Amino acid sequence: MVEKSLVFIKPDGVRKQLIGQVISRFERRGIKVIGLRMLTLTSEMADAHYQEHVERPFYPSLKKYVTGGEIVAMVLEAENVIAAIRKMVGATDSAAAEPGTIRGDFALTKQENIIHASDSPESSEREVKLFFPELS
Ligand code: FUP
Repeated sequence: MVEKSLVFIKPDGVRKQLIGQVISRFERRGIKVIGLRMLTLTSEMADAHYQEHVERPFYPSLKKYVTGGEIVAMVLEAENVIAAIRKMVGATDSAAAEPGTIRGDFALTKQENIIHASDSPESSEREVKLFFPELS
């Protein structure tokens, strides 16, 4: 089944000039970029995007980081792409992420972990609507 995934390169990934390297990993795998935008997350968008985390103790710090610089958001499309991208991204805690994954190759901490990718068809639908309403 053809799926869409909402992915964004977080402020640390943009600061480290990894935009091209991250996107090229997806493109060389045959995954299509069907939407692309650089933006700075507003407080409201961060709360909406991380709705399941807003009450967690780490959220204030996560929010400060994720709203603290430009991000590059994109919609990626291919067959069964949601799970494939999650594997390419690696474990949430970059220190535990396998080498060869984006987090395992480019980051070493849990919070500043380079990239977000939708974790299910339900999240993808909600997240694409939030970032790219014209594509949902
Ligand atoms: P993931 O789906 O791998 O991006 O991870 P989660 O949805 O579980 O968490 C969302 C973001 O919250 C992570 F990218 C990093 C951050 N986070 C923390 O900063 N501390 C934690 O203890 C858990 C997550």
